[in-house]
Amino acid sequence: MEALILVDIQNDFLPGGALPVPCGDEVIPIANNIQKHFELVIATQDWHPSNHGSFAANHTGKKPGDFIMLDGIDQVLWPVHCVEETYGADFAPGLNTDHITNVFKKGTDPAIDSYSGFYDNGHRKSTGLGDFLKNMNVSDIYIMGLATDYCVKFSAFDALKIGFKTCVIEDGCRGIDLSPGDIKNAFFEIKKAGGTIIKSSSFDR
Ligand code: VGL
Ligand code: ZN
Repeated sequence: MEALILVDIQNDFLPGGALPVPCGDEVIPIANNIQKHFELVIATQDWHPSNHGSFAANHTGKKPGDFIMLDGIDQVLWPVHCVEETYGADFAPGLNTDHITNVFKKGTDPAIDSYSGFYDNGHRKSTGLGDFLKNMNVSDIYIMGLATDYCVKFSAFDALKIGFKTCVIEDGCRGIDLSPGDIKNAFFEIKKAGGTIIKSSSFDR
């Protein structure tokens, strides 16, 4: 069985949001169109408490883009984003959510960030997504969403580690490119790890 995983298509990652991914809104029509090709559609949501350790505002003298050690892990600091139960954390209003059967939230522990939809950045706690997909007999997963160089990339890495055949839909992703080249590198690294990069048009028939 194949599953589509829609990664973090949330208001704060769209233009005008708190942590805008350039052209992030362009993935919405692709997400809406592609869902009809899947029996199972899952979404992830970045879902932080307001005291989250990845927010620069929670560290005196720090600004977004600075690095700290958070729970023993290198952490880039972000603007306050995707705070639980706020508009910024909601799915984009244009996203068709009717076919999404399950939503997995991540980044809920203030002490550690979580880019992957499967595990936190220290691989300490699972979100339950991997076991859920296995229980559903999913063998192949298709990933798209925001941001290419963070949550999409690390979700793909974990999916491959768990053993799913993993495809990333290139035009269904947009990235941050904090360092120019990060987006290109993300696709390269996903391929190197055993993933496949496809275009959404490959579903047209
Ligand atoms: C993300 C940075 C911080 C993402 C989440 O969804 O890619 N990026 N939190
Ligand atoms: Zn976040």
